[in-house]
Amino acid sequence: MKLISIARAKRLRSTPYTSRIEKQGLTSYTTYNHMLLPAGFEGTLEETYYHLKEHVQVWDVAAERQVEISGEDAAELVQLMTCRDLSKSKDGRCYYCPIIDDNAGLINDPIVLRINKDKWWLSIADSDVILFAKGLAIGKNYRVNITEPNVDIMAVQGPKSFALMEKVFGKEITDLKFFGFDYFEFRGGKHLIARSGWSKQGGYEIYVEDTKSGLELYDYLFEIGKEFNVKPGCPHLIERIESALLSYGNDFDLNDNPLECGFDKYVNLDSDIEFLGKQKLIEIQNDGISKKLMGVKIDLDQISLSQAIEVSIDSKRVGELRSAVYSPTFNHVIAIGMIDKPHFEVGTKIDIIIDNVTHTGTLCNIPFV
Ligand code: THG
Repeated sequence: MKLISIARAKRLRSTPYTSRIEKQGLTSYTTYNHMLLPAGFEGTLEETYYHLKEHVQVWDVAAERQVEISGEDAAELVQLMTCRDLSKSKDGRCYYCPIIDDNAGLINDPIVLRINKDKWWLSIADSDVILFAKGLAIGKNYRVNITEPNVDIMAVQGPKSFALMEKVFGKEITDLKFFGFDYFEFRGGKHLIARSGWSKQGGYEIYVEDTKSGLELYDYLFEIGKEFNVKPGCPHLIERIESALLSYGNDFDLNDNPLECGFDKYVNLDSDIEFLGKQKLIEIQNDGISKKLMGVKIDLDQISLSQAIEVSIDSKRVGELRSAVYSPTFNHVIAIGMIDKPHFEVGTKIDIIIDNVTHTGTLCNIPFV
């Protein structure tokens, strides 16, 4: 395929790390929240996959933007936007929260950081949550301030991330619990660091507000990370599909609800909290879902998916594949598909036609194990 570059402009925002990653073997970008998000580095997809699973990578994920909601009605607004019960949430903790509209359609799936009761960050996936939040705040006359602060996340991911981060910040950083965060100093800059990240290989996310210190930290991680074989990286298609880390806009969007996407454990319908779409979700729970996100194993050794691929049984459409990749661990293609009722049962065989050839897929649970 002929390579065509994407034209740069102000509204396709760079990150503070852009000039660095472009000198470090970056090979492709995607866009995310109107920003450049690295999508590939030198080496084959399998090489970067094994590197992430064995060593440590530093990722420019500044495109995971923060929507800051502060003020005396901040907690009420954040709760209004999510079906997850945040009434017992604590300062210094992260919460993975589906955000839905009045019809229970998914607006986004951010990590919500409770900085304190009156200050929250929604670390968003690729949709304009700030506009939705502002609209709700205006309609509800909430006393809140809603902004997109200059926060540029750098993630440190992989099994050796703990040793690398300990070398920089000391033993204390290894005491952070999964989805906990705290503040750590580096050369005069203070950084919010969470134990989180869009891989299941372990690691941290550094929410850089002090850019000067953050860039020095970026360089320092590569300097002292040599013994851990540190490399630049980015969210990884194989790793994230195997780990069932879902991608907003790819695997689900506004036309899907949290129960269809397997977000059941982040849906709280039994408490008395108030959130948009609650009534609708209760109805859906009572009636049952009409489609479901499933894993699909396909007997293929390669696939390239840039739009949904229809799947069928006896030539009748029963759903679509939304993400897919060849997994060197499972030795076949693994995919995430939205499958219609009543076909969304584990073990069901489906047909997938690619280039006029029919392949068989078998439905399974996600994560793939
Ligand atoms: N980090 C930060 N912001 C983000 C992402 C991130 N914003 C966009 C996008 N990624 C949001 N999506 C996810 C999806 C899954 C997880 C995090 C962000 C995740 N899930 C854990 C899991 O599936 O095991 C745990 C969730 C839980 O049970 O609490 O980590 O990556 N800053």
